[in-house]
Amino acid sequence: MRLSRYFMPILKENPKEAEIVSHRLMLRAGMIRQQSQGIYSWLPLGKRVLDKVNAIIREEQNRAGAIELSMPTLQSAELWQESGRYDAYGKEMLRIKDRQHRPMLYGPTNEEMVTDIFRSSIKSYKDLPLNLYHIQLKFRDEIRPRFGTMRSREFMMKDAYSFDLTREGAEHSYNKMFAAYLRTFDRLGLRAIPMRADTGPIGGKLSHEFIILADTGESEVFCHKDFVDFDIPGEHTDFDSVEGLQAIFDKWTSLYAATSEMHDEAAFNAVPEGDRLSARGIEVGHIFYFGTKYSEPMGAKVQGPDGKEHFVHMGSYGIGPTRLVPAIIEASHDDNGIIWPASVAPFDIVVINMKAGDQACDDTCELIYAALTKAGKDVLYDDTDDRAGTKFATADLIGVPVQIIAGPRAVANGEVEVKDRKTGARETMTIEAAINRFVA
Ligand code: P5A
Repeated sequence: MRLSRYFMPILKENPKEAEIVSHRLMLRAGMIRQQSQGIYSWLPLGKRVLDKVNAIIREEQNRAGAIELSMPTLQSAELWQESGRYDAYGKEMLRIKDRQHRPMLYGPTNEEMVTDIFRSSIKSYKDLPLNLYHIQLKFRDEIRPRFGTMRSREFMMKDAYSFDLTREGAEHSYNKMFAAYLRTFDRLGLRAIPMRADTGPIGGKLSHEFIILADTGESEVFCHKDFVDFDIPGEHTDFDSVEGLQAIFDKWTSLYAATSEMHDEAAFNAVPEGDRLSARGIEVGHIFYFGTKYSEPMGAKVQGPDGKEHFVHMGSYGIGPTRLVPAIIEASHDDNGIIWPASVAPFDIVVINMKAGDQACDDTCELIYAALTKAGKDVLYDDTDDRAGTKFATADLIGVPVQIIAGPRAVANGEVEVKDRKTGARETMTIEAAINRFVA
């Protein structure tokens, strides 16, 4: 992508409305724009990061056996009347009427709709277990939307829903998502700790929130400090192994970890003082097992091996991609801007032409840009006629992991400079060496 033809509206000044660093940097880097309170457009640079986050979420959901579909944002009120949540959900639900005056709503979550899809076609235990997910916009009319897309009214959610014949089966489905979440957050460069959590309007008894420790987090959390170094399940994890997944779950729940709603002071005090971690955190995922809470009132049942009908045991599993992007920034930035983990960086490499219009600089940059693009890299080429200082500041702000800098003096020697955004380390090398480093 040539920066001269891209749309990346960088802000020079710090936006006054931004209270936390991720919100400030997302606005400054031209990633998002507020359209009305708690409702955002994702501009091209932000959209690239969001897409990469979603691709990782999707890969790990698929690996764990979940199947993707797409459900609408607008839902009929009737479904929610069946489950009893239409009245219970309160003011957070945005209610609307269509031209026939039928009550509709902008979905805050999809338990009812997916249960309706399930009951319309699945009749036998032989079709279980089943886990269906989508990545879709949601709307919750939050009292206090804030911190940009960290807590917005319209936001994206990956929501998965599992269906099993028995409680034991449902627990295995829960453990699959538990392990998939550990892998997902790790691949996003984050350390998320599963904590016992309150179930709120979703319901059920078994529930974990996945929390990233951060001073700007909205939740108050308490846990054993050893969680920070626990091993993440590997990519060859066998998601069909009941014992294997139970062992992962048991290990990751063997020490104290709870959000403030579930906090048990006495149990926490039993943890040796030096091992206690009391901190603030960002909730990036939340998983629930709620048994037959929706299947019973909505009549979602299957014939079991005993020939009788059974209400299915369900769970639901949410991740917030539009919250994850600022969470990653909270965890990874410096005074100059964002430092993206390579897995979600909007571009892999930025090529900086320090003197656009200079034939040798132009030729060198074109050569590098073409070679790296051909090799399948996402490359941003800063071919604008801004001053070199402005280009360096922009590259640091948008946090691309590698900068290849071509200035007249180095280029005259057939060389360029390669800078690592995270460490700041710079290396001068030949043009070929710079290309080969990233093509190999
Ligand atoms: C689980 C999937 C649910 O809604 N039903 C379907 C269950 N859970 S949840 O905890 O309420 O939300 C899941 C995740 O969505 C993100 N999230 C938000 N992100 C941005 N702004 C918001 N206002 C917002 N509300 C929820 C969080 O990451 C949460 O863990």
